[in-house]
Amino acid sequence: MTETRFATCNLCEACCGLALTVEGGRVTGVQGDPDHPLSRGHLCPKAVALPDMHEDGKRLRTPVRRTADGWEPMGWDEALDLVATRLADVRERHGKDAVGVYLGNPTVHSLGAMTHGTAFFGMLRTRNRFSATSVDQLPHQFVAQRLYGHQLMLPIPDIDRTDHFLVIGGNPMVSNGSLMTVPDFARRRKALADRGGRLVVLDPRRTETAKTADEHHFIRPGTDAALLLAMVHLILPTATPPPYVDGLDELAALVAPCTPEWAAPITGVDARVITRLAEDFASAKTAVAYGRTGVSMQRHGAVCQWAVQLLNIITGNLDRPGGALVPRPAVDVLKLVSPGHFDAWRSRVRGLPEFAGELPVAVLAEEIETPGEGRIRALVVNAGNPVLSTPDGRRMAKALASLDFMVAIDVKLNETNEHADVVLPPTTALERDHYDLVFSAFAVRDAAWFNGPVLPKHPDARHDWEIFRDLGLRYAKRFKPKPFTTLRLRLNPRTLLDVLLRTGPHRLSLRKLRRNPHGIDLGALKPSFPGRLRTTGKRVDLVPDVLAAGVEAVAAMAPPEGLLLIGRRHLRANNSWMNDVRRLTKGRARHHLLMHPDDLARHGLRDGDDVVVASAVGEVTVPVTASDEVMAGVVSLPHGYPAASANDLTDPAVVDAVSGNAVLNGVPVRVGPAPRAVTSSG
Ligand SMILES: Nc1nc2c(c(=O)[nH]1)N[C@H]1C(S)=C(S)[C@@H](COP(=O)(O)OP(=O)(O)OC[C@H]3O[C@@H](n4cnc5c(=O)[nH]c(N)nc54)[C@H](O)[C@@H]3O)O[C@H]1N2
Ligand SMILES: Nc1nc2c(c(=O)[nH]1)N[C@H]1C(S)=C(S)[C@@H](COP(=O)(O)OP(=O)(O)OC[C@H]3O[C@@H](n4cnc5c(=O)[nH]c(N)nc54)[C@H](O)[C@@H]3O)O[C@H]1N2
Ligand code: SF4
Ligand SMILES: [Mo]
Repeated sequence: MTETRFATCNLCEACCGLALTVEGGRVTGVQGDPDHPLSRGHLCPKAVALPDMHEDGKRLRTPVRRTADGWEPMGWDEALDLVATRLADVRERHGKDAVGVYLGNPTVHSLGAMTHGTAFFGMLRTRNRFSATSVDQLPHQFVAQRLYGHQLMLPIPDIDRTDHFLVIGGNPMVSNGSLMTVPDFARRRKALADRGGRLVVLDPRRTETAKTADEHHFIRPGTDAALLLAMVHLILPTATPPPYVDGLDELAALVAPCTPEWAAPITGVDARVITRLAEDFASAKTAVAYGRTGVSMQRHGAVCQWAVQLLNIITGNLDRPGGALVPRPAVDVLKLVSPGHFDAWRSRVRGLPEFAGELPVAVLAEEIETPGEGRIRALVVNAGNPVLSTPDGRRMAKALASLDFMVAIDVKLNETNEHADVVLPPTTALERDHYDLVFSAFAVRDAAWFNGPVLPKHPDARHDWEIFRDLGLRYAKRFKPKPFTTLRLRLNPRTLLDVLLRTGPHRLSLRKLRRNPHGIDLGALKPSFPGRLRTTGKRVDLVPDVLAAGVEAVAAMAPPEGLLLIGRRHLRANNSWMNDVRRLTKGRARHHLLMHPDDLARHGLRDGDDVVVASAVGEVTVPVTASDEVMAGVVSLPHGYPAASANDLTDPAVVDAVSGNAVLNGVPVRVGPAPRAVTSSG
């Protein structure tokens, strides 16, 4: 029997609606759902690989334990008992901070991890919490908390109505958007052109997005803060901010020295170009500035994200159609998540401040390595691969190997969890309920979608929420949790979701969503400020102290010298974990260094050579490709490839001084010829 089942792709933030053909218990066809309110039929090649991952022979089907002779399968009860006992033992002996937690990116893409993972991890009461946030979007959350009073109050570009879209350090043609759930960016980009709008891109690489832009300018990695502050400086005299903002004069004084003539030699962007960028942005009927990972994972990430907000605010584009607006999803996730706090405690070794209960992952390795009270001796990793995704991965691997105990919850073994003592495998996306608690709060339209499982789970498999429930209930016998925690653990995520939907701003219910398997459109984004601001007096202070201090560091910036490394994403790859899916990796290898032809010549290298890329912390060997897509002085290497991991080059000692986010772009490197391989036989 052939059936069509509707699902949501959970691989990236675009949340595409899928129509899956199911035959004899297998998914035999993957298509975009034309009736999905956001994706309208769009899908990318990665979705076609979802069933491959489901059927992947390397997928773990039972818990496994590492032994001297390799991995050994275990029963669930035995594995869960062992993990709960070991974690409780470490806490008993060394204190609660001795157990660390790292949450990887797919955590947020799983309903069960969001409802039950948060409950379980809360029970550990550790201050050593880490996640992919601090190798990604921490500056966005930091700035949102400072300006709008909540870490998730993120104004989202109203791409479907804007007249002018300024993209700085994002490549939505490939990434399909981030902190902007925007499936089918290409079609929306075309609609922008059709209504006479403009797309302007600032990026050290002429990216797939830049190639479709009306205007692209190369900018030296890590220097965007200078350009953005110069734009703020230029626009301020004619600013038209909303009435609920304070601090315009203070801001004007702060950015007075940030002239385009000052920014030009630092950024490599001509002063006249900067001036025109500002004029065009300010004079557009509506406009929206958007900065993504290129301007978050860098030295001045928080100042960049702040300046992006400032541009929208002072041109009157915050909270208005065609500008940037805060979505109103069916579940008000802002009510579920703490507004966030800053510097309530600091990391033990380096003294970096926490944000919203998390420490920057750049300190994780040193917190494991450095002896003394509060040292991390056990680690729980959910859906993550910090060995490939966080700075100085080699050092991270060594640190993990030295732990007393490590458990990973993951569908497969990876470069990180190969150091675990136990790996607990959850079901995959196709076997479980799906609701995007978080990404529906970042979408370019308000909408709600829910899907039940497409395939039945194996009787012996566990959903991640069941794993967290069973770990939590065991752990509760040793350490009494806060009231209601065990009750929460016992609830099915569906029950919880239903309550949240019913009490949410659109008064939906699970039943209603189930009756609408394509999802429900809740309309275009709507203005909601100052009413929804979470700040005191519902006012926005334009110049929070910590960011003013960040401007001083930007002011001290000198033009960068030497080669700077940036990353690169590919449509057929997803962070560190889909590089072994055959359907996606066929064809020419894409893991190579891009280098400008002039730089190649200057280094006496040729296209196709193997080169050694070296940084302050390590080196990798990769083939180099000549490309004038990257600006001179910049080299680009994608992350997530174990053979030559970009994060063997990134340096945990260097973080965004304001937010603590890792600096993964603009890393100083040297490039030279690789020693010729010695061949053993002719
Ligand atoms: N140099 C450099 N480094 C970067 C970046 C960069 O651009 N450049 N990007 C950064 C960014 S934006 C991010 S988000 C991070 C990502 O970094 P991480 O979150 O640390 O790692 P991922 O590569 O996403 O690995 C995800 C893991 O989750 C597993 N997994 C998949 N689905 C599930 C599931 O349903 N449940 C469970 N339990 N596990 C699952 C996969 O098998 C895989 O092992 O990397 C960051 N690192
Ligand atoms: N196909 C695919 N899609 C993905 C992912 C994936 O791995 N593959 N990962 C998902 C995840 S976890 C995330 S967070 C998002 C990320 O979404 P995006 O941020 O849109 O993704 P990137 O392609 O990394 O875009 C970053 C851009 O910044 C540029 N850049 C680097 N350094 C600088 C700089 O200093 N200044 C400026 N102005 N630009 C700079 C890079 O050249 C690159 O074009 O993508 C998501 N979608
Ligand atoms: S863009 Fe691709 S990977 Fe992202 S949700 Fe859509 S189909 Fe999945
Ligand atoms: Mo990310």
